[in-house]
Amino acid sequence: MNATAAEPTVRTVLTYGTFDLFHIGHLNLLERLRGMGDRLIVGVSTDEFNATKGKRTVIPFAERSRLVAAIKHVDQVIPETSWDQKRDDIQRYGVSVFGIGADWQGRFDDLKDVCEVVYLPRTQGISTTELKNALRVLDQSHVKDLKHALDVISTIITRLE
Ligand code: C2G
Repeated sequence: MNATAAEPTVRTVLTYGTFDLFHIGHLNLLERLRGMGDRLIVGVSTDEFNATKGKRTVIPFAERSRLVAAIKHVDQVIPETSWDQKRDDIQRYGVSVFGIGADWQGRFDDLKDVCEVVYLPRTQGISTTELKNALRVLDQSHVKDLKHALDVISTIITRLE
């Protein structure tokens, strides 16, 4: 009987994240992780799980998941519902590499007994928080507050002259 040719091992990469207001930092990370294997699985944090992270997202889970799934570097999206699912996911999907941004440096080293663990440098100058702040400045009501504050300051300056 011919021995079946050994299946070439598919090298699966896994990561997790919120991916709110999807931006170039997210894309850079997913692109680089995909380059480390043959397929990339992304766990997108649910809104409920984000609440446990103390994160309130602008974009709801269903839309964040669809956006991530539409990225050509992403082969599969799964929900991230808890901190503790990583080990099970690694076993279930035959993951070779767990990767995440360096803001998590060392945080998932406990997974090194079941797969490689890599931490990639973050993209500088971009973050969901910075995007939210930029959007807030553009918010008209915020502009009104700024104008009022400027009026108060100019009144004070006038009085001091
Ligand atoms: N990231 C990056 N560069 C940025 C911003 C984010 O490389 N400028 C990376 C983060 O390091 C992370 C991924 O993009 O690996 C997603 O970032 P977030 O959506 O902020 O995800 P986070 O809240 O860190 O969730 O269990 C792990 C957590 O779910 C990770």
